[in-house]
Amino acid sequence: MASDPRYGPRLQGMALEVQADPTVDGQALASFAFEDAAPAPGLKLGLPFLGGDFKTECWQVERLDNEGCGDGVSWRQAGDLLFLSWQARDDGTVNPCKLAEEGYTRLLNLARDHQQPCLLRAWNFLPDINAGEGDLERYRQFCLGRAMSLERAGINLPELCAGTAIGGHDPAMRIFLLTGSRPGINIENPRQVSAYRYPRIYGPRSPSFARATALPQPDGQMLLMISGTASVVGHETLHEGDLIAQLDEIERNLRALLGESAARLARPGLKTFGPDALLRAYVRYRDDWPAVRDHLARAWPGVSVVGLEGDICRTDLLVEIEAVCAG
Ligand code: 3EB
Repeated sequence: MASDPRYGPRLQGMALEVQADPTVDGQALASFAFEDAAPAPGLKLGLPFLGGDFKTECWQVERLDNEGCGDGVSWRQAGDLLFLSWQARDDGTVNPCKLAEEGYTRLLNLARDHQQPCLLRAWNFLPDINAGEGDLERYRQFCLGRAMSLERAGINLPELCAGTAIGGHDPAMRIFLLTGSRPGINIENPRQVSAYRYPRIYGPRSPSFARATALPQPDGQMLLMISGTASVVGHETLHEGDLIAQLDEIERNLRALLGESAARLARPGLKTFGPDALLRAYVRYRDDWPAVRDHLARAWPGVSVVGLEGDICRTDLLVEIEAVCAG
């Protein structure tokens, strides 16, 4: 009986595989549908689709155990993993500090109630991210509310996870969160100051994310979830207004992070993106997408990329790349 998976311990590690446009079996812990017009079921980011190699990104598990919704949060649970999504109307006039605090508090409460409080990956989307001056910029206010909620939940800086925060024009704030019963392994980028240690000049509270989070898989592999990565070195933006130079810098940042991950996790396979890696490019100006796509195709031939139109959280950044890969 012990070998029958139905009677196995519920908290045994659950394999998580991220696939583009899946054709094989498996159940979706989360499925992101990028193409706005398509009636495909799945999570919408509220960002215009620019093109690329896939239209849905499916975070697959062998079996789902449970799902539900309530209090503005929808969730799915599989073994020791929990995926949660929250959204609220935000027409750009709502205070993003209050809204982020409310959203994160609901998500973190639910994760704690499910005994899966460890943060593994977060995505944040909100309209007009760069509107507002100085500390009142909507992104900075979002960071403030997020940080306050995380702090109140007792989450310490080393327990933050990989993240993405992007602006759009759809009138909703959306937060997606992957959590688990056991912590992931966070990796910082040797070329960059940890975002949670950015100096005060970038806002009242630093952005709450790790550069990457690795999740050990039951088969011994590592799933590596890489945060939105931009042309930031140290804590400063480099190459303002120069798309190609920003892409070169992002490529260096990603290579450094992959190298660091491979070394820290003793997984040489993580040194570069393999054929199964999935990249998302968030591009501020849609006309820049072909150049972004071509740059990534040269840097990592054969790797799948999807392009989305979105505003990066610093006004001087033109593009940001996130990734998920295994090794
Ligand atoms: C940067 O390196 C770029 O606030 O959650 C990237 C990923 C960025 C996540 C976030 C912000 C966030 O600072 C911005």
